Amino acid sequence: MDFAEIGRFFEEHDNYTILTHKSPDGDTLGAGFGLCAYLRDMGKKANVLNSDGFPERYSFLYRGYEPQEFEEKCVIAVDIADIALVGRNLWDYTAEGKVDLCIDHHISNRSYAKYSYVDGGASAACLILYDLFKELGRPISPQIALCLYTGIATDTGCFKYENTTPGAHMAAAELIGYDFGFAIINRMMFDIKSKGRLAAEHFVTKNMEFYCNERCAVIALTTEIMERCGIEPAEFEGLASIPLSVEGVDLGITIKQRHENVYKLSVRTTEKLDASAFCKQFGGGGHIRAAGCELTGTLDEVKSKVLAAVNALGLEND
Ligand SMILES: [Mn+2]
Repeated sequence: MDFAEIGRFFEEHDNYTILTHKSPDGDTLGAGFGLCAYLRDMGKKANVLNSDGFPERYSFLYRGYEPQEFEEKCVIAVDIADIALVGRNLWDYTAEGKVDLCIDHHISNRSYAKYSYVDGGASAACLILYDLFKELGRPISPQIALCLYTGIATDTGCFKYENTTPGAHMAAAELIGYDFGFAIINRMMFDIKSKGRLAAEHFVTKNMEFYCNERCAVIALTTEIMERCGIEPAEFEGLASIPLSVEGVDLGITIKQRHENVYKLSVRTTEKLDASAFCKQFGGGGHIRAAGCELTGTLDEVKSKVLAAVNALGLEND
């Protein structure tokens, strides 16, 4: 589908449910609430759903948002590479043919929707929406600009990661003109940490393990530690960048417990390795420098599976 076709799709449908991925981040929620506000501005009915609820950390994205009553007629997924990532509380949406349109920027997208717009070169799902809205020509509100800016800023690590394109900067340049207070957003997203978060960082850095001649760093976070630090899962965003921040490390792995015997792996790499390919062997995927997957077993079992894959890379020899 091209942008003009998506525009017609928006005109022709109504009563939208917008799906965002589990363990939501700034991009999926920015895209979800940005698109929801856009559709509502068109006079359509639309709601945003998330399996894990909407974290307090992102409350500025859904300020003033109230769910609407309607019979769902159309389902759009944003920033969801694999429909299984919609999460267990929205599992009904993983049934064949449930999703009408998917807007995404993951190269690993599994094309589960009837119609898809996937651009693996886009820095964020919110950047695709920005380009889409611009082409469709309808004016956007400051709240929509705020949502889109947040997604682009968070997915590029505040315009720092390799996925930052000229297009991302140009979109941001125009979006900050809407005067929603981008500096406060950046401070909230990148600078401020709760005391619990700092305690968790302290714990994981103290217990960080190194492999392959110190080229690979691994941190692990169990629910027990998270509970001890008293923080909500959304506060862990960015934690995965810690292992790669160590000098000399090319492969950073963060193992985070999701449920009993279920662990989420977040992999970050330098230009020396492909994070998406690494996660693919465990059924996951993502981007070339940042990817993820889920593994089952005890923490020790998960670690040994991961380390076997790490050793197979032969990192220490290159
Ligand atoms: Mn994204």
